[in-house]
Amino acid sequence: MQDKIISEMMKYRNIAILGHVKPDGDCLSSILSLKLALSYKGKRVRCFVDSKIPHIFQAIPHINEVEGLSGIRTSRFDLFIYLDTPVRDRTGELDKYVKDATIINIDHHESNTKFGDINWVDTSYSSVAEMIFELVKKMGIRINRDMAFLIYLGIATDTGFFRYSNTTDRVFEKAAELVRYGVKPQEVASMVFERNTIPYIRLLGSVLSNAQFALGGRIGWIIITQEALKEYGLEEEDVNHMVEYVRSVEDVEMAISFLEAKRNKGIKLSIRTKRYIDANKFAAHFGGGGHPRAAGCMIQGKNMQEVVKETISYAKEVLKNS
Ligand SMILES: [Mn+2]
Repeated sequence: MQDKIISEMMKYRNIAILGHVKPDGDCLSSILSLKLALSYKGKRVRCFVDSKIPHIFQAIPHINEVEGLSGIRTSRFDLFIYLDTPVRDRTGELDKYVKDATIINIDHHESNTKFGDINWVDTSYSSVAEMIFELVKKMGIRINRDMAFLIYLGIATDTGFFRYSNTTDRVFEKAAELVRYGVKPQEVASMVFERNTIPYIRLLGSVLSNAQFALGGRIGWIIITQEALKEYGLEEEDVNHMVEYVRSVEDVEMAISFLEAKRNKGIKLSIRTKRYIDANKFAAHFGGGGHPRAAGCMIQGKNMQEVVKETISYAKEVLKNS
């Protein structure tokens, strides 16, 4: 599969790489490291994300090369590569400008719909960054320090810094290899965990102090409204990880955050589970998807109160039956 993808990529000159809305470390890391690799091969390659770049990632190498919606509107490409994107419209509005071109789809999400002309979808990978690492090495590219930093960042963030169930021996082997290329793990960790803004931790305090729990604490949830974001001067993109704190509570099996999203006027659910509930399946019930321990979905046409009531009662049912 990797050879097929490489030979396909080599056929075209103008290449666009697309990531998903609300980009995480894996998304940004994969699009930028693949962009670097293809440009070393002489390709004209640009990368796009239809979202603001979260504050914590604004210091990563080459981040200013990520373009928004305006760049894709006026350009022509012969090849589009979707990364870390289970369904086409997870790229937001970008998808509307993808036409008359070949599509390569590289992803590790269980819920991927294999929408590409070529699909490399493999859920055994911790991250797309890990897949890109293999690809780039097969392309015969010398891994420089920036590229190693980016790939390490993607692997680290998608494995919760080597804590989640997708942390395999293969992940540690790749991480060790990247450290040999010059990555300093402390630097990457510091960038992710020690760049919070004061408004962020204040909002976090307020959101967590209002967290709710049910079923003897097996389920916990938090609510983030546009009003609260406005009060603290934050954007949706800045509040990615709050749900992790809810999962950190001892008896919690399932943690959900409900974010009032501007996009499509919906409520965005982030679902995290600990041991036995399949978050991907749970999200699929509401039209979303993801991974067994981390997934998400968007519910439209209902207000926050209705969405919370409906999903929590479904969550209780799922938990009671397992
Ligand atoms: Mn990923």
